[in-house]
Amino acid sequence: MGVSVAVVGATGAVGTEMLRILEERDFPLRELRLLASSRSAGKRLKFKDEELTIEELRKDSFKGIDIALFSAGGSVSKEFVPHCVKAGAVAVDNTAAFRMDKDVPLVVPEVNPEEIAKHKGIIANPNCSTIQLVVVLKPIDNAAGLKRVVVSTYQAVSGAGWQAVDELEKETESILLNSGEYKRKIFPHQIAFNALPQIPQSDAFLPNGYTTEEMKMINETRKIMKKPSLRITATTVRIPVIRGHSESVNVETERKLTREETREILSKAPGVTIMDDPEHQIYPLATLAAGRDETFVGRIREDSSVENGLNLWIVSDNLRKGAALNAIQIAERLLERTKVHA
Ligand code: NAP
Ligand code: 3JN
Repeated sequence: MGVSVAVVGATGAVGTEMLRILEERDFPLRELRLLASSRSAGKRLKFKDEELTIEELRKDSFKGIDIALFSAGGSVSKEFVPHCVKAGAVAVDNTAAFRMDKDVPLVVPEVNPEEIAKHKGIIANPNCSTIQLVVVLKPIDNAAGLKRVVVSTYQAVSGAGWQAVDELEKETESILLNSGEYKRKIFPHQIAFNALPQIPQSDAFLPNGYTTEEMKMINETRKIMKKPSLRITATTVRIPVIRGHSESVNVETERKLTREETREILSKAPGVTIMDDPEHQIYPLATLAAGRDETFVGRIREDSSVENGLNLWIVSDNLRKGAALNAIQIAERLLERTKVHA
């Protein structure tokens, strides 16, 4: 009984969250195979009451696997996902490698679950900043028709992996103690006590002046929402928060939505929790969203500078709904469809 699952990148920030979520949700497992680089081969990780040994990722790692969850970077996915598919497993890929491929469904289960059925062996998991945006945009689009979206992100360092978290911690300590000991390795500028309008940390800028992260948000949102001409622009910013991405979002709709109507619509939206009581200083915070599964929305208000405008503040855990949880929700939907575990 159960399915055989491989986690590729099992030692990483996303991979370890995947293991935690598989355990929490009691995912029906027959076998769990942990794969990473040769650096980690032979190390052990705890899963439930067991100690599992990490194996080096190889072309033949997918024999007998039903579902492989990939989060070891785009180049690893490009090289190994084809071997996974050849071995008969479905790859749920957390990287940008296949997201914009027209034959690959790009899925957020609350938004476009119907796309899962169209897969040909690969299902892509969107970028974290896209996921938390579309779970809120979709119900607004259904109710009033989306016309234009302007989004600015405030992204946690864990989006850039364990080494980035380590850099924030060590740099902060070095500045506070005035030790000058820490030498930056990951971010192009000081991240402690700062805000960097550049994600990712290298190869970020395109000829149009946007970063790759900004163009991911734009293109992925259009694909998931099935609105290829949606007017949407993004500015993505890294801030010294460890976990939880925040977004300031301005939306224009075809039909006017009042603040009350918007609350009513979002209160029924799957995966969304409204946290919006400004009189009592209640609104979404990264510290509150960390470790939670929902996408939180608050500061809901009408934008009086345009005819049908809304402002929203959207926060979610980038490692959970933004990555590991969304991938596992896709895997759960695959199980429902195919009943491979029956
Ligand atoms: P991380 O903390 O740096 O972990 C990287 C993981 O990849 C580690 O398990 C590492 O294994 C493994 N790895 C690296 N090179 C490998 C290789 N050649 N073969 C096999 N495994 C290899 O990074 P992370 O934050 O978990 O992110 C990993 C990837 O997930 C990112 O590059 C990105 O593509 C994707 N991601 C997606 C989202 C999203 O928005 N949905 C968010 C964050 C990350 P070792 O420990 O052995 O080095
Ligand atoms: O920095 C963040 O907050 C999110 C980072 C995501 C990321 C990091 C490295 C490579 C991605 C991604 O998921 O788009 C990738 C990538 O796969 O290209």
